[in-house]
Amino acid sequence: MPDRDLINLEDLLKDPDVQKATSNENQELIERRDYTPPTCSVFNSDFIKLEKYDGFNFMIDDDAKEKLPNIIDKNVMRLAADDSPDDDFKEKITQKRNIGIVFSGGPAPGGHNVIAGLFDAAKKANPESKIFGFLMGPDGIIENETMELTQEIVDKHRNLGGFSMIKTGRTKIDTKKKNVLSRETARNLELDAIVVVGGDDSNTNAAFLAQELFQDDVQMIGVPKTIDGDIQVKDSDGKVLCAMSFGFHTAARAFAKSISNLCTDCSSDVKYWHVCKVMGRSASHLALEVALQTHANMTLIGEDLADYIDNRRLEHAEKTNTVDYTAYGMTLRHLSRMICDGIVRRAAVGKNYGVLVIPEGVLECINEIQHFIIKLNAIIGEYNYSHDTGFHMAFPTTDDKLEYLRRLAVLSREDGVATLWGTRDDDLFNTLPVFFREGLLTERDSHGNFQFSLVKTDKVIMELVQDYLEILRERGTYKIGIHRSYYEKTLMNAGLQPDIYGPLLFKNYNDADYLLVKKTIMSNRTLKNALVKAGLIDMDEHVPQAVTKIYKKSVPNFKTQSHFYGYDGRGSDPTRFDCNYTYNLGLTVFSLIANGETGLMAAIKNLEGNFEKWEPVGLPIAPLMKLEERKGKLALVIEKSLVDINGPAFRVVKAFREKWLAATPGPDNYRRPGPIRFTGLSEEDRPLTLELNALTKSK
Ligand code: FBP
Repeated sequence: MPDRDLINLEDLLKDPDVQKATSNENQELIERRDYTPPTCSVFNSDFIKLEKYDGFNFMIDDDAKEKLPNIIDKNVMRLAADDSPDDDFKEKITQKRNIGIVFSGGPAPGGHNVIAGLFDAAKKANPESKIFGFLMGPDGIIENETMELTQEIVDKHRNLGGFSMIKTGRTKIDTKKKNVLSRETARNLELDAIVVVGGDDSNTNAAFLAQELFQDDVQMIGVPKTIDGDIQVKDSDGKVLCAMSFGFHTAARAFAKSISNLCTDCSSDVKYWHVCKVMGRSASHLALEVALQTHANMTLIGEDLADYIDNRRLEHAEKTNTVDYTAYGMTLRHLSRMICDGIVRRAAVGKNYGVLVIPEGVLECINEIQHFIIKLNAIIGEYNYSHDTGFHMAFPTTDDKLEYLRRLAVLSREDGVATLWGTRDDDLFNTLPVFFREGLLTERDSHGNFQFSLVKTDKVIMELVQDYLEILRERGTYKIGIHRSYYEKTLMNAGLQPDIYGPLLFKNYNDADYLLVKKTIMSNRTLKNALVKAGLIDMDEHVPQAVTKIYKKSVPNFKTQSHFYGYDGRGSDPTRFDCNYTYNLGLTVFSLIANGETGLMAAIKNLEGNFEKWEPVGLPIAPLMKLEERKGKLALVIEKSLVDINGPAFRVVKAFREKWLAATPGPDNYRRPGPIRFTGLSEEDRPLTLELNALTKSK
């Protein structure tokens, strides 16, 4: 280009088009921020009171009674408009307040709207009120690291994903010292209330903090967050109070969109199996929703595998009057066989491609792995409890850790000391791939959870699948089906008669659209031998090229591509469902605080129904707590909600499994969920699992 046509760089950068093209603020962002979520009708009122919501029962744990005496008797509360408030009530609601809010655990789309809802409600009640964001998660409470949230900061983050406004962290406030420091922070900031936006562990923590801060008159309110979807609250009669934590819908939709793209890709390029690991540490809710959204060919559901019973083994044992305990639960070996079965059956109808969805926590549901996780958690917990230096500090490398385990095994064998780790454990453990052993020995998170996101779950499973497919290939039972018309055309083009070679080459020549090469033909040599034996060629002749071509096409080449869907979905901008849900949660939080409550979790009842049915409530946290094993010890925690394999959503997926596997001639049955949309009517309004699980007999 001649020099005179070049714009001077300074002028170029000032050009409005260049400025627009390089701005951080694009149209999508502007539209998102401008969106105003609808609010539940009760929020039309300036004065909202709380009413005890009768009809819900909880089985209260004795330990919870003892450890959380000031919040154990809390009830389910519903929000109701007070249209004729007296002066005292008006003053109570509108008094100036200082409220601190913290994000705890992994990010989940919608968190910013919880803050926005709380901010708007608090400022509307009293513009003098202050909202402080604790920075970097619970560390912000312990270290008094805060930021006062202003209109400008909040507006900048409305309807946007992530927790970037104040960040998050996984620290647990679980020691006397941390409690003292947290109380000090509350005192320094003159806080009336602290809001904990977190998962089951963080809400558990919130309950203990509520108890601790009770003496200082500082209220504590929890908010159910986690993309894993495993905070779902029911009372002891199974009545649903909170059907889903926020962030789940967005993450599942983001994963589903990407995985659906892979369904399109693999059925176009027809050469890969896409193996998609999706987040969900313990529960497989995300994988289940992805299955419903995409109709991927195979989706593993951990809870289903854990419940597996090998009926053939049971029947066999019954015949010999014995009981086969190994028939209960899934082993890694059996799981890999099941996956291979799907792959082989699809290959037989010419589909040497597909999509397999694996929940990241699935290994926890596999017998032998569960065994190791429980034992190792207990060993690490025990070590940390009785030593000054933590297990991972004391044994920094995998070799150090393995050596320690070996010592435990020797101790149990030679000295007869009862240890959790015997020689048999050691031997079995050493049969696992090195990278997986390393994974099992990695540091637990601050709550003592095994960090599944760090383990190559898919690699463990797919290595076994590869090995077994190789065996099936050797046995001649893993073949690509050849379409009859292709076979006929190829032979006729070469001047050969299909009906002469067909019965010799294929085991199903007379009755199938997809032809399967006989088991015995498993190499060029065996192919030639078969033709020679049938008198179609002499020993010194070559196999006709067209026949070799057909044979080669029948030999499977199993190629995979691995994908991990987790962090991308966690950081995604929220769906309209999550925007609306979280904004209303924020408004609910304020009403609970303004009415003087503590030890409650804000929730929206009837989330599975149309928006008009949504009902803001406060749920008592302490009665939800049960004793569970953590860090090798029993601890009071909020129970995680797992996939209900007797619930409608799973039963529907199970019923469609065969159809979605599509191991039949003809097209696949993929579904395209499309991108997360913000406007327009869409069937994606709320999670499909939620809709299905809400279906009852009476409907
Ligand atoms: P939360 O339960 O804290 O919301 O986190 C859920 C999650 O997204 C899991 O699905 C995943 O196993 C985990 O976070 C990974 O987080 P990290 O990388 O911090 O271990």
